Amino acid sequence: MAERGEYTLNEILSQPSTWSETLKDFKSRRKDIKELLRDQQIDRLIFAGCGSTHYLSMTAAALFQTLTSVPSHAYPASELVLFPDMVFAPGGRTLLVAISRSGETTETVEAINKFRTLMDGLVIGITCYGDHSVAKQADLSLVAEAAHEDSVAQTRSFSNMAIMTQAMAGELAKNSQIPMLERLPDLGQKLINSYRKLAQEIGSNSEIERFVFLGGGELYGIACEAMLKMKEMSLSYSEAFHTLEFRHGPMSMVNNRTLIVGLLSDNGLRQEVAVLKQMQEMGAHILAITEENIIPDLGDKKNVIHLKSGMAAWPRTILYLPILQLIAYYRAMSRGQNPDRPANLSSVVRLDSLEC
Ligand code: F1P
Repeated sequence: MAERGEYTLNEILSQPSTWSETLKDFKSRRKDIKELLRDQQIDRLIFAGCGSTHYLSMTAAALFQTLTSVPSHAYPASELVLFPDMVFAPGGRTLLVAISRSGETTETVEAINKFRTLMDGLVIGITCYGDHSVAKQADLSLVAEAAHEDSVAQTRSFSNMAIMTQAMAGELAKNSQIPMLERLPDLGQKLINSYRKLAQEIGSNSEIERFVFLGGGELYGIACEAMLKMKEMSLSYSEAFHTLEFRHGPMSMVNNRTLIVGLLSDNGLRQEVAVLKQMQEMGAHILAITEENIIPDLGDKKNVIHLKSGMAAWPRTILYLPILQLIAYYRAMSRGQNPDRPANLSSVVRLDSLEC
């Protein structure tokens, strides 16, 4: 019998080594990907998933469009089934990327069926199980075998599937990102070693009651995932916003029991730091996660996590995740909860058909 939280902690801490495995697996599939995409005209990309994999779809769509310039959009899988006219544009060739850890979530499986019915395009599945429905229904599936999880809350499955979407974006752009992505395991391990203790301090701080995660561009999907981890693992009040959007109403909720976590970008750094400083003046606790190149003045050095990746924003996207996952884990553990088995949740949501 596993100890309380044992699965979740192991799955968070093992991410760097699983990232190496996943990139090796991806490299073994490059020929198949090139073959599938050869001579394929792709006018738009649609990414679809549920829960964590919806947030991963948001991150993936932002990363793909930034690198490939192909219009890319993310939707909850249910929207493809229930509102196809809003999602599918006539004309041109659409590629659907269906993302699902389990590969069995009913909405995602049915989204693929709906796409097949209405559109003439390819389906790529990104999943952790190559013998489950999503992989079987796809024209090509990328499987993160190394990222299997026993915990209900997605952690390493999310980051490994994210790495595969980034590697795939490189193939589509004919600009391989693999050499850059292969630096992530070492950088991720260094970050965990450097900041695990701070994550435990923050997660165990009982003064904090509310969590707000702010991020822009491809980091908004990561901010949403951090929000969901905090909810799933510790049943805490948490929200996510595009950084500057926070001023437009939601900041009314800020008090001295609120932690505002800013996932700082390069493009928006100055504006994003201004939001954090404004919230700090309003009495909020703050935490900035930023690339080392520009060190924002946010008071106590414990308010800033430096990624020190030496990478551009695009390839370093998943480096924000491990510490955010650890903060949620330690909060759950400090409150006597079991993050391996979040209340009211199962690892796969199976429904009767959405069409009836
Ligand atoms: C999607 C999902 C998870 C969530 C929970 C229920 O699963 O919503 O994101 O954490 O486990 O299922 P999947 O389609 O990615 O397997």
